[in-house]
Amino acid sequence: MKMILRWFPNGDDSVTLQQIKQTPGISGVAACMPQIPVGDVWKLEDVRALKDEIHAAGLEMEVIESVNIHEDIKKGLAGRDQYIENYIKTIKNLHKVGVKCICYNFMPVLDWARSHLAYPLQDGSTAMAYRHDEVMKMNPTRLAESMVGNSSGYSLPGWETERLGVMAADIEFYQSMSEETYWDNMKYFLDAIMPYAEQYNMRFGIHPDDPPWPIYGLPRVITNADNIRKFLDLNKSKNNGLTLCTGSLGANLANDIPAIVKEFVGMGRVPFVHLRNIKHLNEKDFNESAHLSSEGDLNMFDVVKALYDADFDGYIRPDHGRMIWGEQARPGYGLYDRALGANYLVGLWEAIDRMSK
Ligand code: DNO
Repeated sequence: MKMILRWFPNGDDSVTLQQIKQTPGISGVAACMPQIPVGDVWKLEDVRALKDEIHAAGLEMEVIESVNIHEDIKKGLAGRDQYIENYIKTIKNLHKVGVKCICYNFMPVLDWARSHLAYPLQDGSTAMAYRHDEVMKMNPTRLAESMVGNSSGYSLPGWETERLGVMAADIEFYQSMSEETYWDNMKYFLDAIMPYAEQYNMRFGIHPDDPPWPIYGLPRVITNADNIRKFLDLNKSKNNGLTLCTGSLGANLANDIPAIVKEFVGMGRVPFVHLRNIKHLNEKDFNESAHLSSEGDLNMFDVVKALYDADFDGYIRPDHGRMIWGEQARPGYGLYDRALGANYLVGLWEAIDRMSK
């Protein structure tokens, strides 16, 4: 198991590589290049420069989150073959600089969605929050404007500004697409990419839909164990895997996270895990909470124990944290609460490891 932290380059992060390096237990970062338009090739010189910067700080760059998928691929349009070709060139370049794992998502139009990016909690901290009725009352463009407008000037992962203009038309397109067609488009992508993932020894982990239920009538597919099974069966390559995000899947109270860990890590199909906790107010409303079991609805000990017992050998990152101690940072991605989370999780792992011997 390797513990890493997400980091955004080019001055688009309040957290520095040195601060990450100084956090005990962290071996590297999940890096990204959000300035490259979705669908373009990530050039070798650019990914090499990124790797050099990260290595110079004494950290590894074995994980990229995200190499986003062009909407033409998700829609199954004629342009998809060109974008798939570009994607293959990108993964080849990433392989050349030592990347071993790619996290991506196949959510139509919207990536993760929250009604609040800085919901005030009683102790004076803020957290990201989801209120289903409030999200559904907004139209998608307003939701996007509210998310991007409240992101304290930082880019929001998955909410590239160039996509916002075409959002309404995209949503209409998907609303008339059947879920089966959506699965077919996913399979087309996987079948084209997996031979290269195998050749370059690169493990792919799809991120679950967040939240894991339909919003605005868009297909949401990576939502529960049945659908994850169906996804992994679309292409049976070992390199076709899941980014097991406990906060996304755990938003649906019917999802048994330790059981999901046991099944899919046990199959060797989970290269990357996002660990975070959430506190439900009711079925479809929740606040993101500190990582500790006692702060949320997920029992982190059970989750980490299930990972350990299934011989998890991939990467873990503490996912979104709250904003505490007056920190100003990208929503969900401040240093303090994620560093606390990382050390709690590393501590759980150490304790479980010691007691298992
Ligand atoms: C949110 C993240 C997601 C995730 C992408 C992967 O903060 O968990 O944006 O990185 O869905 O493509």
